Amino acid sequence: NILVTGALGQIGSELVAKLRHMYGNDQIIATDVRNTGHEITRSGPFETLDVTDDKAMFEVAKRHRVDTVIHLAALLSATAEEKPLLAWNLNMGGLVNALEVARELGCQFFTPSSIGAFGPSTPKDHTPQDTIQRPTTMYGVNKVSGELLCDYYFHKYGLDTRGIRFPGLISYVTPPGGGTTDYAVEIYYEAVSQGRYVSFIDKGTYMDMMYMPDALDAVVQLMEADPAKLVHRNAFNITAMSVDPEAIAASIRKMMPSFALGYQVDPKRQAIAESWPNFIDASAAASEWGFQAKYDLDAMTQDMLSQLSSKEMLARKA
Ligand code: VAH
Repeated sequence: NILVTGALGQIGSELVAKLRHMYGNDQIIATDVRNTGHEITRSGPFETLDVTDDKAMFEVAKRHRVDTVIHLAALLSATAEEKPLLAWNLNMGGLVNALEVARELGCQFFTPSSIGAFGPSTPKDHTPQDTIQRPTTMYGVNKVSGELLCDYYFHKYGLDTRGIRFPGLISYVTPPGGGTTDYAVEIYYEAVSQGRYVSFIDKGTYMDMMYMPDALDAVVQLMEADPAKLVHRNAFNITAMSVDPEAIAASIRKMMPSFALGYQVDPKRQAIAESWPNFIDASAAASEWGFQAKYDLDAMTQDMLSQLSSKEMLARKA
């Protein structure tokens, strides 16, 4: 059975739905720190779990005969920068607990890293799989530490740990919370509800992005990959596109010609964004486990706008 922490979050809520569809509802144990009533808490086993409680996590994993741990519970970059010590305790305390549970029960293990694991001294264009990682955010420190810790558990205990450095993820099911790339999600929601958006990230600020369906496929593909072919483990660069707010707005205007984009730059999140790469090199993921994104910017825009429009209509009818 598969244990997912942070199952009600932006990635978790869609990954649990996908895994339940693939492997069966009862095989996926969704957990999160509180039950928000999300559909995921009703479509299969759900447990409230604070990942900083190591005994509780072990008990849930043992009782549900877990053989795979997908650890997603974490604070994202902007929140982590506001509450750095909380971020350290939750992001690192939760991770080490999840790794220990996986080690004791002999589970396969996945946890995300991020383009946030790179810093200002990292090459910003074609950022290599193996390069300098001196992030200047608490989130980045957590992600680099997490990558090293997961590799440690692989080399020291033989634990089958695998990870992906996610770009900004764009989705319409569950909004992200507290990220720097959240502007790229909000722009679509507000295009549909207001016909305009005021971006907190400045024009010309390029970051890697990906549509959620590609991110979910990547997790499954990596976890099912032949371990003998993995040269790297924690964590793989992947990306689908590099965009700035203007590029997203231009793509939206192909569907909504009157869409208007304005700027009210948030210096804190702008500083985080500027410390990250412009676009990263995903060739290791392509060669070691066949990674290939399917959605480009326009395909993502079309799907986001049509999905959010029907969500909007349903909400109006409700
Ligand atoms: C964040 N969405 O903004 C996350 C992600 C690459 C960005 O790590 O913090």
